Amino acid sequence: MPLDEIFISKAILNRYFEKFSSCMELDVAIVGAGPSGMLAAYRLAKAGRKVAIFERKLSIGGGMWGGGMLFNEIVVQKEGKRILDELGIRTADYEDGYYTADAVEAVTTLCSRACQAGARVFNCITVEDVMVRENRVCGLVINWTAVDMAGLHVDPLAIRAQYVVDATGHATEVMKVIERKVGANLLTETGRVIGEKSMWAEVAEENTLKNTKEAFPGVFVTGMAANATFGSYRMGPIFGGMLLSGEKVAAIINEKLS
Ligand code: 48H
Repeated sequence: MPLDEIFISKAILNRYFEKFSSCMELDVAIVGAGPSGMLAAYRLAKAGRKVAIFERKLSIGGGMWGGGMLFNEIVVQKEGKRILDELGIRTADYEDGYYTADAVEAVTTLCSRACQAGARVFNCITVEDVMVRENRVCGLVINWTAVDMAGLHVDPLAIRAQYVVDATGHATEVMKVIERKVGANLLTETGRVIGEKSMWAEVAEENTLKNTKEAFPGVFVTGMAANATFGSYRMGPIFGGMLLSGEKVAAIINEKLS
């Protein structure tokens, strides 16, 4: 059969809409395809949960591609290496319990594993709002990033989810929208997004795990968003805490869904 441009176009449209409409009701909706969000998606999909990630950018990977200051290597500790080993991401032993990995290999493999486990990734979609019923978040409000960038007045669509994960990194966008629009207290000491502190890797890595928890009924925070929400330090380009946080949030939500 000769190649037919319209046939190709219809194949894309039909397959995309099949995929998209199958994700209108999810067990878990994850906002942000950085390392913590992708690891959470991988674990939840492996556990058989219906999970999708909504990512604002065309590319997945968040802050992991760039390693530190664009030097595209990442550093993990022993616990982080366990996860990279499980995913098949090669690491090199540096010194004193530090390991390095190629940032591009890490991002691409992590995303590939998540997709192959059954997670859906929707790129170029920005989460601009949430749906709340009886003081609990029950879904996301989404729009094309291009609409947002162009400042067009186009109404969004909505996704229902049993749980939402804010994996938006430093920006903490889901929590900030809840703070701004819902008018209810968050589950933080101040009832607000406390905000990120400056760099202290050792404390930050530990706190990332402690802060990986529910921050508003129905919404969990992971990765840098966990530290920004609950007011802890940043850690610079060490990525073990991000992966462990994704692992923890997936385990908590999986347990709740059981
Ligand atoms: C859709 C959105 C929205 C939105 C943002 O920043 P990330 O890589 O997130 P983490 O927490 O998994 O990893 C953090 C890490 O990369 C990092 O920055 C570290 C360790 N910093 C330490 C330091 O000291 O600086 O990814 C978040 C993703 C990005 O891809 C955004 O585009 C996306 O979320 N995103 N997607 N709707 N409203 N907001």
